Amino acid sequence: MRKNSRIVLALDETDEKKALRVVDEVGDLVDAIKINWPLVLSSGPEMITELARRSPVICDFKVADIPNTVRLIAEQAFRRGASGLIVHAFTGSDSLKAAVQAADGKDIFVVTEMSHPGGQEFTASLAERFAAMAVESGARGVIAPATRPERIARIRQAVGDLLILSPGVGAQGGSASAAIANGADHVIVGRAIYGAEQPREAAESIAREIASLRGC
Ligand code: OMP
Repeated sequence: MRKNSRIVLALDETDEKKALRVVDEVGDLVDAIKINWPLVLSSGPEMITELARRSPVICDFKVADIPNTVRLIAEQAFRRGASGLIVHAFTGSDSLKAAVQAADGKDIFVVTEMSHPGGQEFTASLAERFAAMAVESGARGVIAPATRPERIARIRQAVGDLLILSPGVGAQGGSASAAIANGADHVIVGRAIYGAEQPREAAESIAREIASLRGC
């Protein structure tokens, strides 16, 4: 995936036309587009292929299942044009390895600590272990919370040079520059861009904030 603006657009807009309008507006400003269930369920899985014509696409299906089902889901996501897939780690290392194997060189991202308040109830205490599992399984990267940038720094220690993608910027209260300064490679931004009156201005403003960090 690209590493220019360091922004991944979380395209959770469920109105297909609006979603594509946002992509037309900001597609050149983001390094990848992340598609989650809301848009897949409203527009159909063909949307993955449609978006993949314009940008690298990460399917955020947070896959959590037995290895065989993980493999089947991963194969379908990549067949439709995804270049990355987000999976959970609590299912165990066999499920994680099945995802990496099915990806066949494409990117698997593993959720560590989730960004919402409830993420502290269960995922926080296991985040470093999930991060280590990501490394051991051969994943490309992990997801770590912009809402708790100090946790990104800890997770960075656990994952070495794996990619860290960090959601929680804007609508959830996290800051893009704090996430990047604490070790994230990319921030994942949804509502603060697709829900803005001027999505392009919103994306440009976040990109400027990140670019103003010297040495990152
Ligand atoms: P906004 O809060 O609108 O910026 O959207 C954040 C996006 O990141 C949504 O698509 C979430 O599903 C996703 N996300 C989180 O918010 N927190 C997490 O811990 C993990 C993810 C994710 O895996 O992308």
